[in-house]
Amino acid sequence: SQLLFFDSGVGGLSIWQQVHQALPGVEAVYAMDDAAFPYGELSESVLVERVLAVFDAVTQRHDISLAVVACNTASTLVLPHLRQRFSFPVVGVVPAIKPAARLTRNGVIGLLATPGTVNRPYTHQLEADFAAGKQVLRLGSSELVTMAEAKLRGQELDIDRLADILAPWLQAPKPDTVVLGCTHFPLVKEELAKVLGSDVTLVDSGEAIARRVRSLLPAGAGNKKGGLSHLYHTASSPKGLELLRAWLQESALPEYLPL
Ligand code: DGN
Repeated sequence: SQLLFFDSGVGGLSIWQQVHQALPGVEAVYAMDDAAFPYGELSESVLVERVLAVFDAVTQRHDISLAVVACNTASTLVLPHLRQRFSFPVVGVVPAIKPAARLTRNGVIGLLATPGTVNRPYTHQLEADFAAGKQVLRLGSSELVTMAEAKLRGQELDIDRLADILAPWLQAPKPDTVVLGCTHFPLVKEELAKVLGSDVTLVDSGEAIARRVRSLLPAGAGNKKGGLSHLYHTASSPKGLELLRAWLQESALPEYLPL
């Protein structure tokens, strides 16, 4: 049996990396719905349909014992649908509002995510539950997702453009703690720190997910050779696949899922 890691693009690899580091003996497949990328502006019904279709295709090919929806945009919407359809545990990745509320010193938290995630009732409920009394500044950017995606596929990231996107947070009230509420953003953490300043704490969900996966891991699933066996993509000719594989340092087999 294997684990499944899913995202619209390469963002979920930031989560896979943390899980892989914590649990090196886990074997997994990675699936990205890059034909429908970016997810941040898709209608809710289309998004649900796409995720279910990718899960159907992968579970027909692999015996999946646990899945991680390594995408905040999808997790804030599709978890109930997936849990109804599949009997294995499905772990979602959602913005780390709770730890950020503990870490902030000035009471101003920045939520950096996709437009879909920042507008989702699920996210607003997280804020109400865990950050009551704090100020949460929401910034939704699909462009930043595309920039992170391009970086991993071999393109240079434009720091000036990044500063334009983050401009609202470079003036008062400045968040001292920023939630990376999109799995693509840990991939550009250094660049974000450069623009926001080193005094700003960046919080992502990776460690919490690794702990959650460990606690749900089926017996024996952590004692294998470990690594990614397959890299599924839905785009017919994805850019930079070889670079991605080199970056991953895994021999994951690229496979096209025509959906
Ligand atoms: N990586 C996804 C997330 O965590 O929300 C979103 C990427 C996208 O498709 N916009």
